[in-house]
Amino acid sequence: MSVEPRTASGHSIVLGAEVAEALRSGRPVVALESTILSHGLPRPDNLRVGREIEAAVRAAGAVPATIGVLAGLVTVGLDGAGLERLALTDGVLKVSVRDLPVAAALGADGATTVASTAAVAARVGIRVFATGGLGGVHRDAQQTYDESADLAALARTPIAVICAGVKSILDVPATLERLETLSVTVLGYGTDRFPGFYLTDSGNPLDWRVDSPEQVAAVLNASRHLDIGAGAVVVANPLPVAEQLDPALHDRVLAEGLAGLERERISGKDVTPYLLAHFHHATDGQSLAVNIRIILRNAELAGRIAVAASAHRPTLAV
Ligand code: PSU
Ligand code: MN
Repeated sequence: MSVEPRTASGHSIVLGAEVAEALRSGRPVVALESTILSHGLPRPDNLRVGREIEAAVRAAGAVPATIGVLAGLVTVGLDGAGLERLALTDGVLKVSVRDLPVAAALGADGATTVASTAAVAARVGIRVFATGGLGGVHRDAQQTYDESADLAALARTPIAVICAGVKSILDVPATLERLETLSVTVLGYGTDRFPGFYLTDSGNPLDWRVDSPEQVAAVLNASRHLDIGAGAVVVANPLPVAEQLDPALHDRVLAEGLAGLERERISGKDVTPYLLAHFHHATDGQSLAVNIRIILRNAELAGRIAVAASAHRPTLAV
């Protein structure tokens, strides 16, 4: 691994001081994405939540590494000013893997998606990543081919991604089929049902269930030692039923949002931010509160998994 500060002639990944030290000494580190902050949550809650996510990782005993692009510098471990800039400034780009070289070359500010955050994190040796929900196959994908780059990125990136499944705005069964095709490992955390982001259960079964951070760490270590080019390990962590969004409200608001997409001719990378914002408005902030709970729970679990992974447990007893 060679990750140096950017020189006049080249572009490299920049590590924050605390993250650099943690990686050098083998301390647990959890990567965090910034698109959630810039494009997924409304201001000014987004900045407060960004700080709370980092605090949740720390409370579990790991070092948070929020990833983003500042004036073209791909940065792992944003400091307070960097976090604030991506959360509160207008014009921050939504940067997936294919956009990273452009943002870097042009010196732009960018927020990284699940795909680009995972890619950058794995590149610098981080093995655990927390987010809210993955991107996936959109409901009209048969016509539009709209499938998030998150899936293809996870297929080739060896990292654990702790999430509450994929956003319920997507075609969940189709996304699960694609994850199978792409050989992405999917584990239910304390469940054998795939979570539905705002909802505890998406209605889809899973093949594998784990019940502790040590079991997840054992899968990660096996994946690494087998060295068969496996991709990501998705750890699907459902909300408790008592904390989910009311399913009837969810279904009504989703139907309205999907109709709005068509009416306002929203497409491409604007689809996900549009639907998330619609949920936040149409549920009077209820979906926002649920979304924040999801992320904080995932950050905390990711911290515990990173701690377990840094302790090396060789076998999985399921
Ligand atoms: N999940 C959320 N909020 C978000 C996203 C996911 O709860 O804002 C973001 C993630 O960064 C994810 C991206 O990678 O949406 C997927 O966008 P698209 O469907 O355009 O690939
Ligand atoms: Mn898309």
